Amino acid sequence: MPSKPRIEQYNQPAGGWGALKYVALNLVKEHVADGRGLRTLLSQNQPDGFDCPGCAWPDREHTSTFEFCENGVKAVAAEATKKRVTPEFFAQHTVTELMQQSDFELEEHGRLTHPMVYDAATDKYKKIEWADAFALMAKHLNALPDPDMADFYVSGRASNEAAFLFQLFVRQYGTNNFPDCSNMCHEPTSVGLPGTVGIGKGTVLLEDFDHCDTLLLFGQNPATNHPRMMGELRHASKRGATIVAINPLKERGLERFADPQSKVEMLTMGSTRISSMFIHPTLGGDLALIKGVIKRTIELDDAARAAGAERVIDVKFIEEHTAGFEEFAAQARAESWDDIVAESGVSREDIEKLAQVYVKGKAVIATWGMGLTQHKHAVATIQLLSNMMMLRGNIGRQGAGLCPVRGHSNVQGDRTVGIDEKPTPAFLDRLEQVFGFKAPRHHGNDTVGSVMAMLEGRTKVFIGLGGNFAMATPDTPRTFEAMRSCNLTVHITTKLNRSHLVHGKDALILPTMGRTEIDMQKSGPQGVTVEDSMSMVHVSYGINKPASEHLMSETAIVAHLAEATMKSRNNGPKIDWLWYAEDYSRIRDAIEQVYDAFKGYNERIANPGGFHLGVASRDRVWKTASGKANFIVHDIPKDTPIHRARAIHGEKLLTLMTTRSHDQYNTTIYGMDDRYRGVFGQRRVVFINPADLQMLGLKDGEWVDITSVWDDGVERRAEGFLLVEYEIPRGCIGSYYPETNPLVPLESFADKARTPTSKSIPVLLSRSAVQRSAA
Ligand SMILES: Nc1nc2c(c(=O)[nH]1)N[C@H]1C(S)=C(S)[C@@H](COP(=O)(O)OP(=O)(O)OC[C@H]3O[C@@H](n4cnc5c(=O)[nH]c(N)nc54)[C@H](O)[C@@H]3O)O[C@H]1N2
Ligand SMILES: Nc1nc2c(c(=O)[nH]1)N[C@H]1C(S)=C(S)[C@@H](COP(=O)(O)OP(=O)(O)OC[C@H]3O[C@@H](n4cnc5c(=O)[nH]c(N)nc54)[C@H](O)[C@@H]3O)O[C@H]1N2
Ligand SMILES: [Mo]
Repeated sequence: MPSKPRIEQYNQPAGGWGALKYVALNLVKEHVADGRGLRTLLSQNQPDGFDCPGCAWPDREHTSTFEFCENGVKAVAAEATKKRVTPEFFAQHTVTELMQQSDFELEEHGRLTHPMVYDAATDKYKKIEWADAFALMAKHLNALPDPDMADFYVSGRASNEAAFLFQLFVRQYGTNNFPDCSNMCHEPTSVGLPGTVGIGKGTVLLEDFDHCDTLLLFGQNPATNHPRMMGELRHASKRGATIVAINPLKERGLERFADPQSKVEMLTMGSTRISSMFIHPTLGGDLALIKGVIKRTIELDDAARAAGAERVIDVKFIEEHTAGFEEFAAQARAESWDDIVAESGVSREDIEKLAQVYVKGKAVIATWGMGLTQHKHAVATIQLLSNMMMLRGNIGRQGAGLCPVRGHSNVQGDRTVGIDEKPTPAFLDRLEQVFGFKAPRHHGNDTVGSVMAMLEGRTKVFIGLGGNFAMATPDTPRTFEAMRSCNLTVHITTKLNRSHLVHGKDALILPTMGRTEIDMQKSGPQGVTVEDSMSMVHVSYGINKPASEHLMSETAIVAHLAEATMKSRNNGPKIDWLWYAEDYSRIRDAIEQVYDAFKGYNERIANPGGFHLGVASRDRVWKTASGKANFIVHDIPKDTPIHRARAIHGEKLLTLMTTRSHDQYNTTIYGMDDRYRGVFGQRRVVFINPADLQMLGLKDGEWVDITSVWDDGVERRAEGFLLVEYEIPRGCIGSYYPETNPLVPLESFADKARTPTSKSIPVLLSRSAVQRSAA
């Protein structure tokens, strides 16, 4: 039952009893609090159990103690629910009717049980045999005059095995059209880091958290999104490490945390302080802030050198390992403090404090999340952050390094095994060598490109391996129009979501197993592998009976789709798709043939905890063109869409960030509360600074509509949001995604990475006629 809508300050530490109570409630709600439910939870992240589908944060060496995590429990409970969406359910509801339900209600219906096909005559989904579903997909794919007219979306829960087979099929079919959730998430990390340190992955391992003395947390909310990371932060804090949170919001979990794993903290109602310092940049102000820290570090070093004192920068590291330092330093010296302060929104004193913490640290880890990636200048920001870390040799050293914190549990692995719309020639060469077909060389559609291609009639078939494309992507009404223009839309999925309702002329819902379920194939139960945010690859075995006997595994669905489609096409030798699906170790052998890093794949995953894939930059090997880690000059942007809109509208123009509540997993809404931010029973809220309320002549508790300021003549409006006075920098407001996605223009994306700018949308507020009730 959703709570009564109210706003109430949350003064408890994050974690603690609140989190435990939530877990108990969830188990009851999902009716899994029997022996089976507990066994499911206890098997999470155990050597012989399944990998938690909650997030990509790694585990400590798998031990026998159960690591508690609220996010994981919710994800597992949602998958283990006893509720079912059956053919009878679909017979009772037209698609038009289902469209009226909220995302929360759609999720609540439970697990899908049968493959379903859309019937236009009745506006209902009806049962279809698996074989007929594959034949329908093959018919559509083979009818396209050009393989580039089909897009193949991947959400980051897909296993390495399913993802590798998927990309193999799609490339033999003839396209690189792989929009994926990563395009909306850490793409700027994957695009930015190769330019500076040579590889788009983090350089730290969990053990580095035992050795760091300083942690800089940029733009993340781990108590909600990566609760297992809180354990590491808590330990680091207890060891005396300095933790700084760089975030426009004073997120509760970054202040105090009570570890549900700690008996003492739970019994004494104690908690641990996490951050000793908060820096509150304006939205998108991190680039300028980081520039300030860099400038200050170089100033301090110049002074030290002049005085003959110990240098502040790591001269040896810079000389031996880097290129471009002189020009970089000269530009930083010349940067104006006024610009740094104005564009970061951080005072000179606070920048000084942060710089002092940074230069004192002997082993610094910088972590970051969506607060850095979902901006126009995200790639530049991440490159500068890595440059800041390079100044003091904080990369490739014990207790120091770069730590992008990824979202979906296998989003990193999917990319590693080939879900990439811009594959390297070397990878394609290897694929061709191993499988003997011609791989397409031109780049394919990313997520934004996919929506554009549909709108322009260039994409006619959409196949989604997981996810909720229609809700996760920007510019909702245009995305809906795009999806509806397809000849065929297909979703391989566990639960009902809105993407299934916003469909093409033909449409299929293909129900699949989740990671908690036993994946039985011809050779026996199968394990699948995933790669976490720290490049550890490990195996995952489901333990529950699948939600329905009619489910197929993702890997098997991909194999059957490939078999049905490719039997009438000619591109090199026939691949025996179904043979691969009989025994997934065969797929891992194939992955090993294509990627050297996976040598001994099947043997190495037998090791509890799996194996590390190897990240060259961690070993101070720089896979850049120069062979060195590069310093790259980036100016502070002063002509973003925000600047331009503010030039027209003045201080009334606000920057909107769209973020996650505590009770959601991306587009999946588990509940209506955002406990740590004090929001209960509702989601349509806007966090706003009291001074901005006053400036706008509005009051806490009033209702507003939000309009985007963009220059293409399209009206973008989201109606009916409750104003909530909040500690947030002036000129910035926050609200939840996906409700606010209609406000994000499709054309507003990060330079070079094309990630939608979901954390910096120029908007105006106006008093609303709409006054919503709870939902
Ligand atoms: N429970 C739960 N867990 C999840 C998810 C979920 O939806 N629910 N989603 C998963 C996925 S796919 C991902 S990518 C991750 C996302 O995890 P996060 O990266 O934590 O993403 P958000 O919740 O969007 O929160 C972004 C944080 O950045 C701050 N922020 C916003 N703009 C800026 C800025 O300009 N600068 C700075 N410095 N900070 C800023 C916000 O205040 C907020 O604290 O979590 C994963 N885990
Ligand atoms: N405005 C705004 N937009 C955003 C963001 C933001 O911060 N603001 N964040 C972006 C980010 S970081 C991301 S990662 C994307 C997320 O984009 P997606 O990955 O597309 O979205 P999810 O909500 O994670 O997908 C949920 C659906 O996946 C299906 N599913 C769940 N488990 C499984 C499984 O095991 N197998 C299969 N086949 N299907 C499964 C279920 O049907 C569920 O409804 O959204 C992005 N969009
Ligand atoms: Mo994500």
